[in-house]
Amino acid sequence: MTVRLLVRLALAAVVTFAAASARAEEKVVNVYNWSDYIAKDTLEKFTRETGITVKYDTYGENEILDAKLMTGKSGYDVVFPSASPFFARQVKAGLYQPLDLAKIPNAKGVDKAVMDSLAKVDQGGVHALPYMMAATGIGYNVDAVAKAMPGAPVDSWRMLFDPAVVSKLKSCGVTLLDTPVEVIPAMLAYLGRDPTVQTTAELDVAMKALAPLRPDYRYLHSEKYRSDLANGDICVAQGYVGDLVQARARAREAAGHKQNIAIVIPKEGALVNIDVMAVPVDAPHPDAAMAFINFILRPDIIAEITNQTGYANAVPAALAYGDPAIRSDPAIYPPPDVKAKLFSALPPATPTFDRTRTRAWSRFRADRF
Ligand code: SPD
Repeated sequence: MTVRLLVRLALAAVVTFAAASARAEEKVVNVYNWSDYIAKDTLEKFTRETGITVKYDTYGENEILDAKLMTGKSGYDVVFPSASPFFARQVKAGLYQPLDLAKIPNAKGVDKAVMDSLAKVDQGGVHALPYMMAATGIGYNVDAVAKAMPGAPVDSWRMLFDPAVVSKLKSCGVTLLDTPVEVIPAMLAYLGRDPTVQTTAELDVAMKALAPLRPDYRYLHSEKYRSDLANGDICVAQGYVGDLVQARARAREAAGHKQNIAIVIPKEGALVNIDVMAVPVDAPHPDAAMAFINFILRPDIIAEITNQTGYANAVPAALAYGDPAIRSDPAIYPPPDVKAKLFSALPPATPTFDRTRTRAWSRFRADRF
């Protein structure tokens, strides 16, 4: 009886082991990344070199990824949250597995200063490696703005938050990102307050200043402004700098180059953030995930992503492969005086503050106060 039981247990163990191995050998990686955030041939090259097929989905804002991860079993192997507050909060909640650095030798090439800043939010381990970095600024249509408001304060957040300015520009289309994590700090910077403070008192100040402006914004959206700015359908957009660089490039490439887009990091300062690569704790293909992250961090590969997306990376050796026009673009690699005005990502807030902010934002979005 005991022997039979032992045999049965041994068989069960073999079957489980075989199933697990089969799963480990499945040559697939499920990637969930921001839209327009990879070079055209990156995925194809990865598959060609490794034999691993990439299933690739995109999202437009951190909150969408956050909601997917929070419900569990997202099915994704590699995701790209912004370091703070999103990744910081998610890793604290145990949503990511430690990266297997033995399988990611290219991690050694990552800028140490960036690794040090990630370490501050990474719960004493390495659950993420940097992907791209960018500030949040303003993109505007030079001619449309000059026509709607000659002498507009183009170097300032006044373009988006000063009622006297927005009322003049609204006819050509003014838009905001659809996330309080970007809009509230920008408004606080415009008001001359500390943009990184996360208290209900400061939230109230920002929301009170925003409320009367709501009808003047054409929309709140974190992706649509790229093509609308390029096509001349809007004239001022709050945007992630790389996306604004893409809008400017599309406008330049369009027939007749009719829309002249400029990018500014407002003089009052702007938020800068690192988007990271992380592997959910329940990722179905962790080995393929490590191989994917290692491939992305290869200097020639990540350089091509920077060249095509307009976002800066954290791999110093990639500079050698960088397009000179991108390397010298002050919007992508800001000069020291602009850099000094950037403020880095918000620390994670308390869950109560998060809920209050989300509710306030939903009311603002729906124009109900
Ligand atoms: N299209 C890619 C957008 C990437 C934006 N990263 C978000 C940074 C948050 N501050």
